[in-house]
Amino acid sequence: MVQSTNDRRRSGGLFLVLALVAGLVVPAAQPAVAAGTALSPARVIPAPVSVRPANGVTFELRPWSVLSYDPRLPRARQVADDFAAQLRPATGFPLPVVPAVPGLALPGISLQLGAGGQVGEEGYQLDIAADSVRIKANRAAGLYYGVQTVRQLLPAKVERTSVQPGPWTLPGGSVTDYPRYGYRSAVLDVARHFWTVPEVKKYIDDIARYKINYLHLHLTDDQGWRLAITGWPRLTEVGGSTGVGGERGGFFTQDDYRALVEYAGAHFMTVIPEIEGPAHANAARSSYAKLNCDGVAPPLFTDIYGSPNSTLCLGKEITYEFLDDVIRQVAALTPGPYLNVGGDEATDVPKDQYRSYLQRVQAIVAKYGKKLLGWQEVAGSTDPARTTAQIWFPEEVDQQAVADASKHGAKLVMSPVEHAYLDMKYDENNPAYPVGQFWAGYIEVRDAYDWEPETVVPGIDGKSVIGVSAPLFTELVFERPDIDILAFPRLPAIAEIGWSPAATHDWTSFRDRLAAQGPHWDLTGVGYYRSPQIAWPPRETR
Ligand code: IFG
Repeated sequence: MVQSTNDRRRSGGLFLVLALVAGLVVPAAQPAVAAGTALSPARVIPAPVSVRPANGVTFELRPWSVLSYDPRLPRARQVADDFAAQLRPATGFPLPVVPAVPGLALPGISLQLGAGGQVGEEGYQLDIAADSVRIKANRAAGLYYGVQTVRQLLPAKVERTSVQPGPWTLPGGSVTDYPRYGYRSAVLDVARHFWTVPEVKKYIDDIARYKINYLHLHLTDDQGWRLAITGWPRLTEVGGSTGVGGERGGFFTQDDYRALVEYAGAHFMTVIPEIEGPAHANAARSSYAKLNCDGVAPPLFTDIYGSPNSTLCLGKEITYEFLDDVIRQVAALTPGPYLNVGGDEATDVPKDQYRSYLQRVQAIVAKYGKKLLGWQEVAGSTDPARTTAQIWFPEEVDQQAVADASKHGAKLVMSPVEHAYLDMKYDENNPAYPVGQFWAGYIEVRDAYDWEPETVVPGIDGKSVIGVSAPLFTELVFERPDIDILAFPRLPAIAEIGWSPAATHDWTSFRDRLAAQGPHWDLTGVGYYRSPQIAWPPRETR
């Protein structure tokens, strides 16, 4: 039975009174706990900026605990409501959510406004004392990220959906934390194989725990067009009807896309749509004969690589009318600042034609109020100050173009294929297992962890790097469990590169912290790969 808002407020008020009474009678002293549970970064990914354990101090969540929030902070209540909803099933505690009352210390967890300039808009200050847990932030995003840290410090059984015995303890101490980079993205390719709204939402749930703040949806490619565009129905009727191997066709209606944007937003994640061009456009060309130079629609492409009909007809005006219609609608559906135009692997387009294509597309993107994001090939754009290039293949990058662009204001996102491409197999031991590629080599967990964004491309201005990304292309990803095998545990490695200070980078620490994530994944249905590089604790069964 779901409580109505008024019921919840009434019960919240009642529990507030009970909590106050109980708070007065509960012995202040806490039972001594083993020092092993002292607050340490040994359980948190991404590694926080600084952790100061208070040995011997332990907070315990109790039946009378309350979640309070500062009503002056927009969305603070949403963060508190979501956190309480996550804690109630396993603890069995009511955990009412109430607005903070100035000067009144409530027993439990409080989400507060004001953490000082150092932590910025996404950071937080976490203080765990014997009688209270305080998360302070300047924006709700910081509260949300502080909550993700607290979730990892709680016993993994907190993920269970039935009431478990306590105690629900948190190790005492304080954490000051904020991101190294403001751009921390996961790319999900829904074009090669289509993933439904619920399947994408589960990925959002799982990656949000690691403070990923951008979800880059690879919506179109040779094998599939996955977003309905008004006025161009065949893009999805035809272009969305199949996928690699002729399987998993499908597409998002514009309402589906809005639902994903909203769901990502509730996890403080901004969606970045990618509309690929000038290459990787076979699905669009198969959908409309008029988009082809010869006026003939080629067959749909269901193989993995090498479509002979991949590139748009750059010499026809209708191509740009098409792109204008598409980008206008996608921009209107996307609250975030970026629109990704792809730009990669246009190997059969002469340089001068590529530049003029990019110039026209960038003008369209700007017209609809978005900043252009594209793969590394867009670094040669004519408007570097409004260009963000995602470096994906350092061995083939035009270093001069990237260096020049970054000196003229272009921003760079790093996702080097040899470290960050989650579609690569972990190792050569299971080439027979069909999931995953190995054209760029093999990426075990340590390979995903041991790299530094500012040295991926020699000669660039490190200050032009705004963040990192973990791409998951899905030519060889067939069923939803395959996404988890490839993304976990390597995505948390990329997430740490994007969030944590370079000074905290330490494989032995990361390896141990990663092991502590295993039980949380067991209990939340994340089918991760138990890499032999990690000393995983015994599996938990749901
Ligand atoms: N490169 C292609 C992707 C995908 C990938 C598979 C980029 C920017 C190989 N382009 O990565 O579309 O096919 O590993």
